[in-house]
Amino acid sequence: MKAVKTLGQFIIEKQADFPYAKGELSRLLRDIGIAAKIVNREVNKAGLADILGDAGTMNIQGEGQKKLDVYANEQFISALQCGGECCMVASEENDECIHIESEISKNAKYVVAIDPLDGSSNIDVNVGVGTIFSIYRRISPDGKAGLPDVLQRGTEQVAAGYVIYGSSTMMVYTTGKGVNGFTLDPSIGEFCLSHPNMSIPDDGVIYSINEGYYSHFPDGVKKYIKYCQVEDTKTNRPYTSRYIGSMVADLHRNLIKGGIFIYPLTAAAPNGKLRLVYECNPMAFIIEQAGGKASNGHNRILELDVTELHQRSAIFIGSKNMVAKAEEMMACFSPQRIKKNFEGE
Ligand code: P6P
Repeated sequence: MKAVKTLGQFIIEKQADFPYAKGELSRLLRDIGIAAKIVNREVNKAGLADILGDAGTMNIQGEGQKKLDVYANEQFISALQCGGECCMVASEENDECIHIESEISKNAKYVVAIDPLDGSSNIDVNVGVGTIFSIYRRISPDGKAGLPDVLQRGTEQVAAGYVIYGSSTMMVYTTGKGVNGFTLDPSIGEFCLSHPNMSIPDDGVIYSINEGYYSHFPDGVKKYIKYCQVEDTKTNRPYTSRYIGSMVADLHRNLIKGGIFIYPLTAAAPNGKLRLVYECNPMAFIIEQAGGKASNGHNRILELDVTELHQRSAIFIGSKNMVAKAEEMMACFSPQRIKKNFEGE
């Protein structure tokens, strides 16, 4: 009988990775795990409770909020407020950062950025959705947490993870020492280690992009899509197109099987659609820790300057050789290359 290791046991065991830590990060990850279990309970019965459909409100992105978006947001914020290890939360669902003023939290060491329910437009059609979280050490003085604490570069993340509410519910996270996946066992209400030391293959045969926007894609993206579709047995092409429309679900599949996910600049999203702080940076940290690569087509995601809370970015993320090939094609059409060609170099 294989021994079961719960998320809590694993976190305590890995505590030793942080010799100077006094357990705050461990407790923070535990708090997130608790909220994930509560959200999972509602997501799994969304069709039964009066929790499907629209909340009738809009978020700062101008996107209609689903009842489950609002519910998930409330649960994660509440868990973080009660846990005492986080002094401020930045959420996709809130225009401004939420300061946690309680005595036990206001000087806490960590801030958390979160997309409480990513892909929520898929809920009503029973397609996988997810939570994405990113954890930074507070850099401002005690009691003065503010935007600078959450506008840090992705390289400064202390931890990042996601929860995928799919055919099973999993929590996948990194603290900078590899990536581990835990599957929720509903019979005991615990996340159990099911995918130790996750690693994304260097190559894959899956490309994930919304080809409906093809006519609006940059030329380098069009060139890469055609590259994926051309027959070449030596490089296992044509690749397979797989696009769920839920970033967490698409990236989780590609993390396990290998592949590339691209959300480039488009006419409808001239700065990209996905948010840097609570979608691109945490997923980039995880994928890099699993041996993959993440860029905006030209520059490493984790090194991008972060200037606004809801800032958007293009993202090319997944198997490192696939991302490198896509970047190579983007470079053929970079403004600098076009200028050189134009000037006849
Ligand atoms: P599109 C979901 O709304 C989301 O933020 C990501 O989870 C997903 O990858 C993307 O947007 C899908 O966007 O424009 O292809 O529907």
